[in-house]
Amino acid sequence: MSDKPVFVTQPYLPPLDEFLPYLEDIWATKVLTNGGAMHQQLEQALCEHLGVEHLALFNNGTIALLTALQSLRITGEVITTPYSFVATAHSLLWNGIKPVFVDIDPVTCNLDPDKIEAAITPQTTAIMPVHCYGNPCDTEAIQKIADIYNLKVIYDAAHAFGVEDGNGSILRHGDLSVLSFHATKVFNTFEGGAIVCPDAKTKERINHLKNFGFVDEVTVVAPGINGKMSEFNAALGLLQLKYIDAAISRRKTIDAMYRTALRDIKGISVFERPAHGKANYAYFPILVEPGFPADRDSVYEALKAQGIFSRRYFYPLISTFPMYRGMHSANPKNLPIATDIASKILCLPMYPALADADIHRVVNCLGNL
Ligand code: T4K
Repeated sequence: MSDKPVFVTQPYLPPLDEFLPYLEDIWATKVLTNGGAMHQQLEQALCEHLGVEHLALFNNGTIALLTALQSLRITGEVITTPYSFVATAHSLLWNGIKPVFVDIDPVTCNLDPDKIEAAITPQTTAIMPVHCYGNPCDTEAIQKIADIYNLKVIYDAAHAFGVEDGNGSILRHGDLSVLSFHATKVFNTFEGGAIVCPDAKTKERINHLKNFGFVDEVTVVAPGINGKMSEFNAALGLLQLKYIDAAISRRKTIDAMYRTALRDIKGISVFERPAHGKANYAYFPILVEPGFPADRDSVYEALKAQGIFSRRYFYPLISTFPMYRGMHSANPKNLPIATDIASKILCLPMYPALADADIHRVVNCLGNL
């Protein structure tokens, strides 16, 4: 009999009975959305947990990205990475902004700061890097370039919940950072997201933008959108927050187990974690190198045949999709590192409920190919 399937990720869900009191509160007040009590509480609780000053909740990370760009009035061209989930570049196109793809660093899989300057033109207004897999970008080098060329920096921090560098939250860098609380993320509210911003004035503008541009009943100051998080999702967030440390701790154990077990498999390489700061162990990416007996896609299929549903995050590169591939910066010759990594990458199952036996199963399957 085959083992039960395991997926690349599975949402962490707190005990159901603990959610009922939150629902009773919502039922009693009949406030379901539009900045209710749970929404306010979650914003406060997340600021404290993440060590940031201002945070605006959203109904998902993509709408948060769109709104972040609107709030800074970004136009023209924005330098970004091809090695991410499509939402990163889509948020630019939806705002009528041209993404300009720049290659990544092979160690972090993040935008390579050394290649940014060559892509800057008079139309460039911002840089949108991604803390890929929760690995911190080289924020110092990126900020230096942004300061010289007077560019905004909007971090797509969808993977970076709770990540810290040597000096505190990774979310304090740049002009804005955008989180995703999607079901597949380290911290989830089923669907959800947030913008982390440095000051109250910016948060006020973001709050207007996520509520159609309303300032009061009769005043609309911007062509806003509906980006509000509902009370149901906010309640889930409040409950999840009680379990987040335990969930990340289990991820850390799984990460260590994989590293030990994969050490002796020739042709499989893993990414080193930064020496300082705090990781969230959001993903467990490996590279299937040419020295391995099978190529990446064969490994993916072999695992699938055993009920192990790994994922090729991030293959294909965003720059290869039809709406991007005609762009000059999308030429694979411009993106050799991203193209190479995308051909070798595989994300193994990683989530708190993954059993030790499942980890052994994944590793044994790789070891027997
Ligand atoms: N920027 C970056 C860098 C991102 O990675 C993302 C999202 C965004 C922006 C946009 O944020 P949001 O607007 O989504 O808040 C998933 C997620 O849908 C997506 O949120 C995420 N990145 C991306 C990396 O992964 P898919 O298409 O791979 O998801 P799916 O449905 O195939 O799920 C993967 C596995 O997770 C499934 O095989 C089983 C498991 N799963 C999934 C869901 C949805 C569950 O067990 N339960 C579930 O409810 O995109």
